[in-house]
Amino acid sequence: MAKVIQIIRGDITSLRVDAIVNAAAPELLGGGGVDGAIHKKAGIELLEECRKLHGCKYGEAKITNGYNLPAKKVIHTVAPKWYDNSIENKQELLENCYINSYELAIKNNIKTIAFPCLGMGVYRVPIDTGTKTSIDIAFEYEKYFDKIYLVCFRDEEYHSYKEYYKEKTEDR
Ligand code: AR6
Repeated sequence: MAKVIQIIRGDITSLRVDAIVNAAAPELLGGGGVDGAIHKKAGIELLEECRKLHGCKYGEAKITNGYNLPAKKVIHTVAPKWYDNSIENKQELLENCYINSYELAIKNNIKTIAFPCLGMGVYRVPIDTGTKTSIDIAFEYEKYFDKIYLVCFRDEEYHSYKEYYKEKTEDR
């Protein structure tokens, strides 16, 4: 049987899936990194819909249409700023980003979903922490989806994901 979890390298904005997940900022008004790329390709209508959502707290998730993206929907979630010492429960908040995104996807009948490496850019989630969190939770949710794409933009993320996935499936 074909594997549900697929670790791939590339640009998440080019994927024709039911939903892509955005590593957003709390204001949900766009920004740099993957957020900037998603807004650029989706167009101004995405920003207009995001304005009506009144932001998103760390670990929460909100859904919009995909507009000019090949993806039908965008799920916006906000990872904790790993470098911010005033945030205490960062690991739990990062886990919540994945969990709440999957739960929202299930509620919206989404069957194919793609995640970037949440928090692992500007917000500086360490590569080993981000890798483990993303893959462990993907295994918890694989039964609800046809495909889960874990999209790595940088080579080091791709290699880290591949290695951890291999370790995990070898001892299954
Ligand atoms: N496709 C897939 N992954 C990408 C793409 C892309 N087109 N572009 C970048 N990445 P980041 P964060 C990867 O910084 O750490 C924004 O300004 C990137 O290599 O986008 O959660 C927001 O507005 C990294 O692995 O998100 C927030 O202010 C991953 O996406 C802040 O950054 C996440 O990096 C959020 O920071």
